[in-house]
Amino acid sequence: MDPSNIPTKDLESFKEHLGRSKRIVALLGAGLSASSGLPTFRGAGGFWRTHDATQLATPNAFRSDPGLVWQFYSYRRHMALNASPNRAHLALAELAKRNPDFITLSQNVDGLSPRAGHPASQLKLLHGNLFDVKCWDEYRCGYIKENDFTDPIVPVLAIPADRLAAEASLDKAKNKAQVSLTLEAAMAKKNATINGGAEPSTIHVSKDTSDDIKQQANISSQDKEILARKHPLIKGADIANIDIPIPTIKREDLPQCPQCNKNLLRPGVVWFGESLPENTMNEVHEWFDTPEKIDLMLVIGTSAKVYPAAGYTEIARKKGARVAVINMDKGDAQRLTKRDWFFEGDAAVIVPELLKSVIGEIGEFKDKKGGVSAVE
Ligand code: BJW
Ligand code: ZN
Repeated sequence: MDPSNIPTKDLESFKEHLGRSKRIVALLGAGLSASSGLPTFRGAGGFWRTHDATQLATPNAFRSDPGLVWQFYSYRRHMALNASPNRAHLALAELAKRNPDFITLSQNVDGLSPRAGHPASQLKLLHGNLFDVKCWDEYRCGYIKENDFTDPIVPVLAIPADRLAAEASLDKAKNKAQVSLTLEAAMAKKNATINGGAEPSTIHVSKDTSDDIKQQANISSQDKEILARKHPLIKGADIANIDIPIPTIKREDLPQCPQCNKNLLRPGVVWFGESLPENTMNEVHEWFDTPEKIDLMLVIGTSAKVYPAAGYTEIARKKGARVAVINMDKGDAQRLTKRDWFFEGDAAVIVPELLKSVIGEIGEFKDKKGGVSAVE
């Protein structure tokens, strides 16, 4: 998307208001990291294998299948470590450095805002952090390790290598091809009988199907890679693809709590039905509860369906804020008023453009320490 597609009138009125704004709050969602290559929760990208991502983000899912839930989170840790902050993460970090009255409420757990250099005191991680791990029995044991970037966190959670996964996927494809060939033949024979015609000497299968079968029968090494559906952020096979087999993991091979030696460790994120981190919430409420008015709220890349995060927009409005929503989908900008702005498109393009008059031109991310695990 070209930043010049942002409607000029809206951009001008937004910039004018931004220039006068002191107390600013941003609410961030998964769409902010979409152009860094990380999937969102809802919509087309919201499935992992056959599972709805929001269904895996629950204590019940962990209770009933901790191995599966750890595989989902280990995959996401791996991807996030290989992703880079985009220009919107950098722009927000820059705004925070220049304006101590700006706070960011992030629903994202991917670590990209911290890696963009967003000052920690101005970044409130409402839903925790993928790289924190804590004891399943948070209240009785209370063990927590912050910022553990080990990937994989235990050996059984390693992403399978391309070759092995490709071969498994290939076997499956060949079986499928065999089955569809047999089916097509049976159907052609049946059709011929129904139509009263003679059985054809050549079986006519649809072009798509026959091409498919031919391709699957002569699989080159390049095809193998395609079958493994390589993902640019994954060093190995993309296990979000159901065709790539994943092992059933024994409980004793999953991350174990080193403090109580009894429970499993779990990702330090906030699942449905769980309270948001108490200290973080206190800091957020302190910021909202000061008598001063709020000037501006930026709602970036979120479907605004999850509470309490989604509720902050109304609270900010009640304290005088004008609201700017930046999202790919206008349907996700709820209850817009005449005072609000809606900027449609990729946050990574729009946010730097919106903030340019205050923060200047933003470049691309450069990993100062030269490694994905180099998190500030
Ligand atoms: C782009 C883009 C691009 C794409 N550029 N844009 C009040 C009313 C009703 C229910 C409740 C309520 N209060 C509490 C609840 C219950 C529940 C809740 O909200 N349920 C609703 C779903 C109905 N909330 C909770 O349980 C919370 N806890 C709580 O309230 O505790 C107190 C309590 C306990 C018990 C009972 C009552 C109260 C906890 C919520 C925890 C949410 N956790 C997750 C998982 C985190 C860990 C992990 O990452 O795995 O957080 S769920 C998931 O949703 C994740 C996200 O942070 C969160 C929000 O999703 P987000 O970021 O908006 O992503 P998407 O995918 O939905 O949207 C992406 C958007 O980007 C889309 O709009 C795209 O268009 C856009 N986009 N590409 C710009 N390039
Ligand atoms: Zn423990």
